[in-house]
Amino acid sequence: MKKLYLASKNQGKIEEYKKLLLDVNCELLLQPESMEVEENGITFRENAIKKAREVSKSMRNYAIADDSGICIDALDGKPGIYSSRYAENDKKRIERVLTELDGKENRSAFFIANICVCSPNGDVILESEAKCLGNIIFKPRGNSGFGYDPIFEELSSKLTFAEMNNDLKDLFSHRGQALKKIIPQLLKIFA
Ligand code: ITT
Repeated sequence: MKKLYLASKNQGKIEEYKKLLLDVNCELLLQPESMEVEENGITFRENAIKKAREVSKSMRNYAIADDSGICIDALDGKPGIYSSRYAENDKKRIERVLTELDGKENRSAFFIANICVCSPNGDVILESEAKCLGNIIFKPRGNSGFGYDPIFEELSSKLTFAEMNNDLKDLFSHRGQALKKIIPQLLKIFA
């Protein structure tokens, strides 16, 4: 069975990928805890490529990474690529966003995920991007998920990601949708 390294240290993402990749016939492994990839790109795409490339080259195996984040219209797209660095933990990141949106009527936002898969020699072999539209609510709702999930209300269901079960989040989410687009190719590579 071919190995696929998940180039991520985010436990929330890791749990989602374990489920999303269940049908792919690979041995899913995590990047070594000691390995740091500097996210100094200026786009989600650049950072996704960098993470997948560095891990694939160093592990000499296939690697998958995503760079993702939440972009809020009233904050000119922030936190965007800085979503994970917006404050020191999830609670403080949520507090910062809610404070910055205080008094603003426009609460529209989207989550975006850029996925990249690299071959064992570091070549980009698959890329995918998807967005999920919604609004930032005034107070967190729900207990599932991670990151900004409790304050992001998905547009059509009116549920926050933190109120959705795993299957529902995968159906609507930026990550679930971006991965779905490349599942046929992944099934072939790892047949
Ligand atoms: P890795 O780079 O190790 O994968 P990271 O957390 O640094 O972990 P990113 O640079 O891609 O990953 O930052 C993504 C941030 O965007 C993440 O830390 C969350 O704050 C937020 N985020 C992305 N997807 C999310 C989701 O599905 N639900 C909630 N927040 C999400």
